[in-house]
Amino acid sequence: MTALRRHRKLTAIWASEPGWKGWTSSVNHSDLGRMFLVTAFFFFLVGGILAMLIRAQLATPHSAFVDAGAFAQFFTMHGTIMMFLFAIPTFEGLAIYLLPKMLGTRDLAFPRLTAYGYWCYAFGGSMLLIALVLGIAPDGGWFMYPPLTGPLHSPGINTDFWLIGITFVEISAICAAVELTVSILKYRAPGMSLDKMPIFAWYALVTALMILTGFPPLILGSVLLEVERAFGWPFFQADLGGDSLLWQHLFWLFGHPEVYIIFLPAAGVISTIIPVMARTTLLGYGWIVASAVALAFLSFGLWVHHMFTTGIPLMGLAFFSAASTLVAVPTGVQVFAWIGTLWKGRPELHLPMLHILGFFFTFVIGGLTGVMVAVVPFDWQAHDTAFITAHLHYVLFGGFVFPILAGIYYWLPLFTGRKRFFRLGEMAFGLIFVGFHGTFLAMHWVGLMGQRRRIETHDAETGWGVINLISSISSFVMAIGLAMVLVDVLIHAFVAVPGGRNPWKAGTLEWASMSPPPAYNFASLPHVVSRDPFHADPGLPNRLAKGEGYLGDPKASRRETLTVDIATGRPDFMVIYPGNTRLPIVMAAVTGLFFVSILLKLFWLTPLALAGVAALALVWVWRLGAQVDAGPQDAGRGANLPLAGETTKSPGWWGSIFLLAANGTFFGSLLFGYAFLWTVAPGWPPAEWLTPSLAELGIGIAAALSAALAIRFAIRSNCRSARPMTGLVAAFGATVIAILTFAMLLSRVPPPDGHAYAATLCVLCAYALAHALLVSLMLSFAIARILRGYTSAARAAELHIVSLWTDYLAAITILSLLAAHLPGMLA
Ligand code: HEM
Ligand SMILES: [Cu+2]
Repeated sequence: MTALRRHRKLTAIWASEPGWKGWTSSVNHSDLGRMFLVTAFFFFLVGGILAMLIRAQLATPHSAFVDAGAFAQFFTMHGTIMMFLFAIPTFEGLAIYLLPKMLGTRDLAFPRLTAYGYWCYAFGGSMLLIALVLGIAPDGGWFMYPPLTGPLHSPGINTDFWLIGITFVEISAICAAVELTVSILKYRAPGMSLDKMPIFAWYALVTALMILTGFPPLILGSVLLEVERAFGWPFFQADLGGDSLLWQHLFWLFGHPEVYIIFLPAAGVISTIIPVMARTTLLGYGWIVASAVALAFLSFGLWVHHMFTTGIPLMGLAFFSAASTLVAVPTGVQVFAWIGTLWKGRPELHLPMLHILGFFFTFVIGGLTGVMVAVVPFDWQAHDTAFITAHLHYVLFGGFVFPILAGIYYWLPLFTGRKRFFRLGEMAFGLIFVGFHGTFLAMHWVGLMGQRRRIETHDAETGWGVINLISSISSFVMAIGLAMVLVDVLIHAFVAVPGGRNPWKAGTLEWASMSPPPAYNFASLPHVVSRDPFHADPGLPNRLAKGEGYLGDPKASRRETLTVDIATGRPDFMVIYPGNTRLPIVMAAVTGLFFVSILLKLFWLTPLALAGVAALALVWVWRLGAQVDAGPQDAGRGANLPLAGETTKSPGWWGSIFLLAANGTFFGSLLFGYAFLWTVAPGWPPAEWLTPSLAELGIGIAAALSAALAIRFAIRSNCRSARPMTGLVAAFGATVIAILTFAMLLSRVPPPDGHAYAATLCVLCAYALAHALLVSLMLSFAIARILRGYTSAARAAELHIVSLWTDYLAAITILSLLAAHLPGMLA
């Protein structure tokens, strides 16, 4: 087959539908990555405009530009949009677009999940935009502290938009995180062992894992606060046994790691660009990986430093203060590795490098002020002043926006296949840099002089007037610079002259596909032997186009790729992807209906929407798999690989593992909340405990354990080509008993609107009940699949996935039943 025929054939197999139809039905990672990025930058624009409105209001004393209510909506929405709708989605978009290309494969692990995640983000973000346009946007600050945001002090719908919209958007973050984790671990070019992965993939992996463990506490907090607002269950109300500090813990359990979730991908961009710009290799690859991992671990222990002023015991203060300054160590390791790389190379000052210099300068100052506020007495002074706002922007803008701008200019030639010829980008950089420092240096200064954050006006007598004016004027200079970047990128995308492949002479694989890359990325997949495959073999692109790699011989009209063993990079399975479909957008819309029903208190709609999601999910998974054993497939270069459905640890199994990790963190946070209220909240013990029932405890635990055992038995008989039906039916029966147990328990809990104890207990039981229902659905699915001939001794991947969920159900059943019964027994 000639290269051109191969290209035509692959395009026919992989291309999205043309025009608008393609937008809604594409499951291709390049399309979705671009859609993520464009949407995220649209939100950056909105957030930026809000920032301009804020600075316009603060420019002069006693300004009457906006009133206090509008101002509160502006700063809340600015912070919310920047953190949730701009920064995280930008990372997701960049990673979704780039990773398969860098890793040398054709798509991400779960293409339809990528699309579902995108639409959840788009719909959830739109809910917040609508609120903003209607003037009913959230106004409680981006960290939404109750009791301010509770039903008593924020009765309107504003706060609900935040809680519901953000939870919707977080679903998208969890989807992307599962997707990226499995893709990085399993979907790489053959030969790419873990130590040959491009450094960006390491950062993306650590970030994705942090999202999986960092976002669930916030989702839990949002759910609890929304339930409190909708039904009056008092989780955060002190007079009824709740505690508003619980929100602060849950929020910062998410919020502190969030800073690193934003910073690490940016650091990944920097680590990728610096060696290329310095014409050398990255110094200390292993050290960098280790310090990224260390940062991730450390950051989870640090959330308390956002709560130094809430009356934490002194020992705690000392511990978290010391730990907070410790973070400077792994960050320092990375900064020194970058400087060392520049040192040993011959750096060239292209535009991406300018933004990296902007990053260095800004981020180091942000880090220093960070060490300052980690010192408890200083924090007591600076808390909630403009100093903190300034520090936070040095870290976020310095540590995220500058690196991302560098990344955009670095990868633009790949995205568009064109080359820049204006000097617009350099001018824009100058304006942004000067404007940024003018804005926020001034804010440090007024902050130290005592100006609080989140005030809509100030007096002339304070002497803050001139400084605020400097800050506001500078912020407009920065805005002009950012607008110029936008113009530059648009010119680049539409009218600049075409350029050649790999203008920076980089060594990573994304540059070995065409620019812009075709839907299938690589005509055949490379065998990787070094960390810079393109440098090792400059003829690589041609050889791949000629089909000399793996899968170079597109046979049936199916989208195929392969997966590798996690550590060694040996090819292990062949994967066949689903084609274009509107299922993801429809499912996201129905998911949205569920959220809207809660937002507008249309509770009759809620169960309908849930049933809709479940039905669509069944269609979604039903379409996978085959009814015959296919046996090993020829993957080219002498590799014969089984299909992923004919293995025990399929991609879906790995996906479940990481989804369950997120789910487990959610459950863990719930247990934490239960224990936290029990031990520290005012108004305990409650008047009424749940009456303990040993029978219920025993039956529930026995049922969940039997379900887990029965499915193991089913798998065992399936392996021996015997009928797995008996085991599955037994597992289903046991799960039904678990469902009944939890329903029983829920009916015996004291009224949940009376005391936080009963309220938390109800949530715990509802959580377990929902999982028991889910597992019973999965088991019925498995039974139906067997009846329809979708499983065989070889095609048992689905049984292993269901088994994972059944095990999880057993674990949470035991824990939640014990948690429900213990207090009553001890009392
Ligand atoms: C584009 C340039 C930006 C400007 C001029 C700007 C300006 C401001 C100002 C003046 C405030 C303080 C509002 C007040 O306390 O009254 C603020 C708050 C905030 N900004 Fe920005 N900002 C910018 C970019 C960003 C970015 C890129 C992020 C995050 C990725 C961000 C995140 C936040 C957050 C989280 C808050 C706190 C909101 C709250 O207190 O509820 N900002 N910004
Ligand atoms: Cu922090």
